[in-house]
Amino acid sequence: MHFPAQIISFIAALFIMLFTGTLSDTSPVCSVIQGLPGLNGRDGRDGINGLKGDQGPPGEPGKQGIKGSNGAPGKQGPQGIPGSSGLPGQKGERGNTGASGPPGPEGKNCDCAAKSGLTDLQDRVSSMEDALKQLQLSISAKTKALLYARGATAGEKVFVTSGKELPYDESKADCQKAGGQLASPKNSEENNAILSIAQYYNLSPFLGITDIQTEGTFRYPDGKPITYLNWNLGEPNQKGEEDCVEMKLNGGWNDQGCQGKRLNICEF
Ligand code: MAN
Ligand code: CA
Ligand code: CA
Repeated sequence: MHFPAQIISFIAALFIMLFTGTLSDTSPVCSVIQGLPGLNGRDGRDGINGLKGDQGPPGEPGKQGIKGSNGAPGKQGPQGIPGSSGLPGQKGERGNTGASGPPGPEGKNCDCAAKSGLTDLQDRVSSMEDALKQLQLSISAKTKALLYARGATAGEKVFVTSGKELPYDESKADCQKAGGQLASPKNSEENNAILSIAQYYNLSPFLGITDIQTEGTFRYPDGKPITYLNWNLGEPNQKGEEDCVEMKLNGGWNDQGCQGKRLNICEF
């Protein structure tokens, strides 16, 4: 409990007066006169430390650090699996006849040379059979990939379109650049294979067949006259300048000018 300093001084003065009054019997009883207030007391001592406060909330996350420098290059990867064996090379030309050698030793009873020659031949045939199997697998995979993309096969031929529409000259050059030639059907199976692509794209292609060289004589790209034809009724009608051949979406042919753009279909 705190009392104001004046009150404390007053109580102290009163106490002293009472105390001195008790010690002196001779002093007459007299009226009490209030003295002046004493001086202020000194400041009290500092209180003891308060209890530890609760833990504060977690601070805001710091900013992202700057990017570190690139790491050292990784170790070299393991060696790849060996590729499939290549095709057997072509048969070499027969060598020149050598000069006759010295006479050989006398022959034994058994036909040992013929036997080892046969074994050698069997080994070679067997390794060629293996190579052939490998080749068939590889061709089959590539053909499937072509057909899946935008192609069709007929016999040994594969027809593929680039999906582009080009004038005859550009379409022809495009196929040649790719190692093929413009689709040139030589039978109904090939004609149908080309038609299936045309129908899928809903676009007519130019064939590789033209009468550019001799008006009225339609030829394959190698210059030989055609041996199979599938003209639509009334065609070829040579209307104006019509030296190219387009396949209509019914599979029939029409002689047509070479300048328009048609679906590019090559054969390989
Ligand atoms: C157009 C052209 C000709 C074709 C006739 C058929 O005029 O495509 O090539 O012969 O149509 O009606
Ligand atoms: Ca013509
Ligand atoms: Ca025509």
